[in-house]
Order: sequence, then C-alpha cells, then structure tokens
Amino acid sequence: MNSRRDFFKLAGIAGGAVAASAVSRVAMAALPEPVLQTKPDTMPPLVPNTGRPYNPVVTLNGWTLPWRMNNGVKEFHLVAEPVVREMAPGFKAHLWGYNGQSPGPTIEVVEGDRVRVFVTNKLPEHTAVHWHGQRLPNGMDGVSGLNQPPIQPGKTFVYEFVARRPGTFMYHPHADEMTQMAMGMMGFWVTHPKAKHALIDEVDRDFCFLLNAYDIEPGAATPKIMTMNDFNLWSWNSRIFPGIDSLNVRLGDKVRIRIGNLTMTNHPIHLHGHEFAVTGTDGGPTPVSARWAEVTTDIAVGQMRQVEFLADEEGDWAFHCHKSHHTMNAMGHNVPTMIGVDHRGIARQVTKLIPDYMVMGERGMADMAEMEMPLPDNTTPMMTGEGPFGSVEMGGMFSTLKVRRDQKPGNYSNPGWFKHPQGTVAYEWTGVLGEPARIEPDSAPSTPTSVEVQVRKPAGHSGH
Ligand SMILES: [Cu+2]
Repeated sequence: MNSRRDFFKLAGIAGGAVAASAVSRVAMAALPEPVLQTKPDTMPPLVPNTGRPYNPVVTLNGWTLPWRMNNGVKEFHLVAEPVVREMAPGFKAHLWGYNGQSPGPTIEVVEGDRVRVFVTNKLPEHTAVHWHGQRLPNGMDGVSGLNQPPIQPGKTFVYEFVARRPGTFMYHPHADEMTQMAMGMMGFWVTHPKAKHALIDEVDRDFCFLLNAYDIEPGAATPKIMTMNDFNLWSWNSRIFPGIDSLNVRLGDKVRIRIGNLTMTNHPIHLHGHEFAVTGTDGGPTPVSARWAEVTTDIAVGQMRQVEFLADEEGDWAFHCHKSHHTMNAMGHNVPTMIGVDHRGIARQVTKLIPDYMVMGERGMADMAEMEMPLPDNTTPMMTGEGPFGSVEMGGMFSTLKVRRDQKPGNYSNPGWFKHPQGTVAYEWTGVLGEPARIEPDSAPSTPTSVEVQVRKPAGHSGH
C-alpha cells in the first residue's frame, strides 16, 4: 500500500512537471503578462538580464517596462487605460496612460532587436500607437485609419518590427490624438547602440523624460481636452514642481538627458552651472562638427533632444524651462496685475463668496508662494517648493541637478540639500550704503531730457 501510494505521489510530481512545461509553452504562445506601476517615484534603472547588455536609462518619475524573450523576440505588453496620476503631493489628476501611469513606461531595446509590442485597449474609445522616429514597415507605424484599423475597446493588437536605428524616441496614440495626448497618453523609447558607436558616447548617467501639459481647473481632476494654448499645468512626465524628482549625479559623471516635447508649444530647457552639447535628436546622433556649447536648448513641438555634459561643479543646480510662465502651477486666468494695491482685506471677503478666487500679490507674485488664502482641494500652489533658504517660488517645469562628490556610482537617491563651503553663498551687505551717483539730465546734454514717447501719426507721414 505504502509503495503504491508513493508511486502515485511520484507519478503525481512527474505529471505535474510535464504539465508545468506544457503550461510554459502555452504561456509563451499567450500574451506577456502586463506589468503595472502605480507609484509616481523615479524607479531605479532596469538592468537587462537578457539580450545584449547596455547602460539603462533612468526615467524621471517613471520606470522601464520589463519584457520577456520569446524565440529571440523581445516582447512587451502595453495596456492603454485610465489612470490616476499624482502630479505633485496633494494633487491627483484623472488621466489616460499605459500600465497604471501617465506617461506610460519607457521601452528600452538594443539596435537590431526584433521587438513585439502587444497593445491592449482598456480605454472607453479606440486607439492606436505610433512609434515616433522609428524605421519600420509602413503597416506598423500606428496611424489609425491610414496604416491600420483602430484598436477597439477590449481588443489587443500586435506591433512587430526591428529597432533599426539607435537613439531617442517616443510613442503616443495616432487615433483621436488631440484627446488622447491631452489626457496624458505617451511614453519614452530608447534604442541603445549594439556596439561602440562613433557618435554615441558611453555615459555614467542617462536620464529621460517627456514634456507635457494639462489644463485642469483648480479643484478639478480631469484635463480640459479642448484647450489648445492656455494650459495651466506644465509638466515633466506628468509631474509638476515640487513633484518632479531631482537628477542626482556624482561629481565628474558624464551625464546624458533625453527630452521629448509632446506639448503644444516649444520649451527652452535651461541648465545652471554647466554647459552642455546637443548630441542627438529623434533623427539620430548629431555629427561632432555640428555640436556647440549651450546652457539652453529649445525643444519644439514634436521634437526630441539629447544633451550631454560633464557634471564637474558641486551643488544643487536649477534645471528648468526658461519660459517663466512654465515654472508656475495652476492659477486663475485673467488675473489682474495688483502690484502696488493692498487688497488683502478684499481678497478675504471675496474668498468667502468664491472659494477658488485668486488674486495677484500687491508686491509682485512672490506673495503667492506664501499665500494666506485657502486653496481649493486637490490643488498645488502656483509657486512653491521649500529650499534650504526658503520658498523656491517655482512650479511646473522645474527641477534640480544635484552634483555630489560622495554620490555612489549607480546610486540615484536624493542626497538632500547641498552643504555650501564657507564663504561661497551670496550674503547681505551690512556696511554703509552711499547715495547713488545719478546723472542729471542738465549735466549731460547729449542724453534726451525727456523720456516721453514721441508719436508721429500715420496721417502726418509725407509718403515719399
Ligand atoms: Cu516651457
């Protein structure tokens, strides 16, 4: 009896093993299981454990999508779906995205890889995915109606092509594009070179993010998709300062930052304390003879830029869009200029009647950073972010590059605020202030004696 029972037990194990291998063959024929990410934190780089090795990118407040190898093909599974994105602490937006987030996960492959992407549509309307910048068969380009039928809700489509060009790319819908991009559907794509490349340097840190914009009224959660120009939230990877993580590097690191613009306007992206070169676009690497040093690079709509620099200056360096309105968060529109007007009492009265009433400070807008009025729920202040010396008075497309001597290689965690060496911080002058020497109009006859504007009417123009 005992031996008989043991025999069945063994047979059961053996049978189980056979079943398991059969299941795995079935599993490879089925879809790769979708991986979801719900945290808005910057995830550590995904070091590849299959295929050719490479130095993976770090997606700012994002992550890289895991894949599986199936007979030499890299298989990914994107799920287009409604998501809740924390755009900044205390402010959640109801967006559309992929695999639990907006933007969707970064896809990283190697030049020459055969890639198969399953796209499951869990949106309430049809979609399609365009692989911006890729060389691929025309029928894989993802323009709904032109290259393929739309992916209806509940359906899954398969895209398959070889990643022919190394470089910086992105993906986004090409079906009801205006709605779907205004709702946050987009993602980054990086194709690493398969071997040493004359125009693609190896770097110590490789960051990437997308520029995006939303119009969400203070207190609301869903973007107004009909907005064309008047966006009120300027974001990097659907995060706004102070919700955008810092870029943390080690002193002496060679750093690459890849940026794609899927907003409706251009963004001059500016880095403090260092000079960079644009080393590539979504069209490929930039020839060395066409590179020059800059501290700001303008990224137009639908463009991508990758910049590189040597992080050789310690500190907390501002890194932001140079359009000053893009380093602000949601505010009421048609806000009158109130410089010189003390309206604090009035504002308190109006706030009782209109809870989300906002006015400009009477000394400038810096007052807004320490505003005494209550904000509506689910709203981030227009200008905020505590620094070591007080409010940074920023919002939107703003972050910092933190360069530290003791940041360990491969460590991307935030080192805290920079500790300035003694005598290297701007300080208050406490000595005697003399009267400024003014040039009197009479004593300088060559300068105009009046600043009044001279207006010559068109009627007075003789016309010859
Ligand atoms: Cu901008």
